[in-house]
Amino acid sequence: MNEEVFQKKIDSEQKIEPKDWMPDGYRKHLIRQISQHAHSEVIGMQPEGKWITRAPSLRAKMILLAKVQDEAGHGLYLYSACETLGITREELNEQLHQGKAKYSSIFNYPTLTWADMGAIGWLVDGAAIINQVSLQKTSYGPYSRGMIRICKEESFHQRQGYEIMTQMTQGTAEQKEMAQDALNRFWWPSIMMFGPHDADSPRTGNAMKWKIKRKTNDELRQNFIDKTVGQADLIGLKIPDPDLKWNEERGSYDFGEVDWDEFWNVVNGNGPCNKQRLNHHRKAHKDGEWVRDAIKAYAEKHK
Ligand code: BYC
Repeated sequence: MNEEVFQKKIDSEQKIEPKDWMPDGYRKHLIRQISQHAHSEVIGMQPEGKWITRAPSLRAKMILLAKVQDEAGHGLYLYSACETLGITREELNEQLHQGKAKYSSIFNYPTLTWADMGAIGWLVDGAAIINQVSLQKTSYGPYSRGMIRICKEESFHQRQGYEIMTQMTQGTAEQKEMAQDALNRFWWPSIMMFGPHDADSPRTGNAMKWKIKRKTNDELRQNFIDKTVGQADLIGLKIPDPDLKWNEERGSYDFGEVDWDEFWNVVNGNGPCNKQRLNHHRKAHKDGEWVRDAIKAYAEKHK
């Protein structure tokens, strides 16, 4: 009976709030997705963080610093939303450190040049926005409200990345080459961010029924490609996909097949930087232990 009432609420677009009754499967599904989303924001600071000290101007450094700081904030909104489902931050971190919780595959690729800061903002944040705009309408209230705040900042991130790419394509031949090389390396991993094809996505069925996801992996991927191709054309960059072609009938681009072996390899912990990213997070967490202890002791003393 409870389940029927719950589904009716979902079907009539009412939000589910922390104290409302919800099926155990819905709660678990959300904890998994929101925590993975939070971990992605936090681990996602690493590939860009390394370039803060090497930014080519004070302006570029200030912008990158602000962006990376925003990602930490996004992680915090999302951990808070996740905690409303009855799990603690400590448990979530433990799941990450034990390799039980995933984070986005995209952050397991190295950032080799300054142009990669452009490619990440333009493509990775661009892909993230497409996904997150649809998640603004997700059925769980705290997740939905978190997404609304995050999307406002994410659109600035996408623009700063596109600005870097634009500047580099208008620079020297070497700079233009760096921009094209960054696009070549980040294009396919960005397409993979949307996850497996719908037919191979075990989570999509429940996620759509419960309106946790509002669009499927393939719908979002197509949307991203359709938006991004024109942006590449405008700044004279070539998308590294020989099968990319406008399909008049569908009103969308056809595109080549993702290397799914590469995708699963990265998701399963064997990408170029998986070990480095997790070890860095474990170390930072350990180094911060004294701060957490001090906060706990202070709170205890002033109870
Ligand atoms: N990477 O059934 P599926 C950012 C896993 S960060 C790793 O389709 P689902 C930013 C999936 O978890 C924004 N794993 O699952 C930060 C599942 O495994 P489990 C990140 C992936 O959940 C810093 C299995 O594959 N955004 O913006 O329906 C700097 C089967 O997949 C991936 C989010 O996290 C992947 N790419 O759909 C710059 C958005 N894809 O959990 C930028 C929120 C799939 O069963 N998350 N898997 O063991 C989602 O929308 C969905 O969880 C996904 C996957 C679309 C990612």
